[in-house]
Amino acid sequence: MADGQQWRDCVVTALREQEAALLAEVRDELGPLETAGLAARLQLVRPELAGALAAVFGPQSAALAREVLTTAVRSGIRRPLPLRVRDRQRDVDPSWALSQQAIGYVCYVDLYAGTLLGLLEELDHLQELGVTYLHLMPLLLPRTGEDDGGYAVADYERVDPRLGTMADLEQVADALHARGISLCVDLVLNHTADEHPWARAALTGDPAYADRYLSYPDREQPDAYERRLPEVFPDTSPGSFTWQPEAARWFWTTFNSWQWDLDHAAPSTFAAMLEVMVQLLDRGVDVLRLDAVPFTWKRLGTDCQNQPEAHLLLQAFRALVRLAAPGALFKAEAIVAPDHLVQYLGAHEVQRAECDLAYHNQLMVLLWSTAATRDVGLAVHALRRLRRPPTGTGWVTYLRGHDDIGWAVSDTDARAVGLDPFAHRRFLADFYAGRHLGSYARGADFQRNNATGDVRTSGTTASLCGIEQALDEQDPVLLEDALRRFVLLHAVLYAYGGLPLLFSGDELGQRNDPDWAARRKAGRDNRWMHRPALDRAAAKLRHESGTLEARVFEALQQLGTVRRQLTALRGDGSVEVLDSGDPGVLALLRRHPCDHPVLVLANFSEHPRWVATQVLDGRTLPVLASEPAPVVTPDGALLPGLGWAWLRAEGLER
Ligand code: OTU
Repeated sequence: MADGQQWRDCVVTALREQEAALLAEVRDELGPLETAGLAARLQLVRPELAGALAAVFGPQSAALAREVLTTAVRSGIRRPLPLRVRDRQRDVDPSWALSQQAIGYVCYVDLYAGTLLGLLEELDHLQELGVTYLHLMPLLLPRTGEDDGGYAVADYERVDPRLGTMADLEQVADALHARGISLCVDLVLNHTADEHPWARAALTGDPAYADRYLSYPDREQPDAYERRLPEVFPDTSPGSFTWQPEAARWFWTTFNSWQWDLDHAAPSTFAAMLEVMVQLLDRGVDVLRLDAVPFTWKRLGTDCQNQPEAHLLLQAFRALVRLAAPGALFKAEAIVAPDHLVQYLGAHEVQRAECDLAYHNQLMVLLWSTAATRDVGLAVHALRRLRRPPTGTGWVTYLRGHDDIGWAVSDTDARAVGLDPFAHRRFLADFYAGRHLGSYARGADFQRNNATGDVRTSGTTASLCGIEQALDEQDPVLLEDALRRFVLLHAVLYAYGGLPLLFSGDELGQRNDPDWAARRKAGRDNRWMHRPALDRAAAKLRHESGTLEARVFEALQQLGTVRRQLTALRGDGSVEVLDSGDPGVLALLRRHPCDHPVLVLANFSEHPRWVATQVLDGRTLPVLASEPAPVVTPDGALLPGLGWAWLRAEGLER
């Protein structure tokens, strides 16, 4: 990495000068109170901004610092008043997303409600679930044809006209805010669509845009990079470079051939991306989900993921967004190995403000692994080894999202518990594709990589849990197990620590969409099987007791209701993975200084299991929530098959 030290002082000087000029410019408009606040913020972010920009942009950093500081400060004072009021509220409670009251929901606008304005009519459903955080999947104008579910953006300033307009998005944000729901949208910053005007301009050799993308005249550099680059979509989009005859150059395309990686070493890319962020935040977006952040920086001889500069870029954006939209949060989408994960929350050798939230893909993978093996050993080992998020940051926890499940079990963790890493990952893919004898799952392989043997998995929560199989076979015993497993997984999800995200359709136990291949622009991408349109008929059944939909929906409502009352379950409390004494039972102790601890027990086996008295401190701990109810005595607790319980562990000493 470039040692920015020699540039850092120049950047600090440039920032100080620019700050003084900007403060003088805005003082009258802002008044003394707001000016003092801004001055304090400027001082607070200056060291990190200077350090990050200097290290990434070296000799170009001082000029860039002046430019982006100006953008951020001027946007900050132009920010709509209601959003500035919101910023103030967030100042009072900056960790709102980690509250035990926070529950998230993720959906595609069209699949959930048709359009943005249609969404306004469907908010009661979310409120019944206790949702306080809504992630709307990509909604900006995508390229024509296949668009990777909107992750190929052709215009950051326009909403996909099929969904509505920017004005509609603002209206949705207002309506959500009025109901106490925050809005999260995607910011795809690693790449644009080939149809984006920047890409078009770069193709024609426009010097103002030529440096925004990474392109090469021949195969020399691409070949050199590809020696270490893993393929993200080996099946449908092999290789990481695409020949563009118009420019007679190879363009860097990590994902699909029509998603062109931006060159984040170019100051103009950074400045342009900051503008994009601020514009979205000024529409009323509260959280930006930063897509594919591990990929933004390339370094020859590496896998071009998780590079130090990728983190520094996030830190610089963070500092600037603190000025432009102080209440906004960053959520990192970094689906990486456990050793790389917590760095996206700013946990480096020294702590840095980076992202506020990050996907806990380890927990997700480990829960599915445990559900398949009925043995908590791997999860216990891997979760204990994971570093805790820095103060003020936390996880988003989830079982399923719109993507496949990549079986990110680290070699070290697998070996530590006596598993062969490759064989275990292969087992999981086989199990969840329903190939394994005795498997209850109905998933499918995603992007089998014949070179590495790597296989990922598609499928909805209900289908992976066994609900689909049990319904097909009309087997009430299997169905009961599948439903218990479904609720058990959510009981851990809601209690583990973090903001739990429900993926649309899961609240009704929706199975894989058998007609996914016929869906608009799905191509061969079978991730569409687990992105079903919300089944409105099923949604009606959620109020008819005795139906599967009601069982699932009520269980999630109940989990939310109890969770909201337990400060110990806050996302910024601690989680300790205990030894339950039984290989089938996961035991977690959740603590927060403002509440009594909560003990979480989850029996992943289909058979009753006994949790010995030591775990319960030799006492009859009160049950806060459970399904089915355990028998708790001073000698221990008997958990039914696939049963779970949250217990109040007042005074539990460990
Ligand atoms: C993300 O996923 C999105 O979630 C996907 O839906 C997109 O296709 C993709 O980016 C491109 O925009 O590799 O298999 O570590 O795992 O960014 C999905 C992060 C992906 C990557 C993740 C990526």
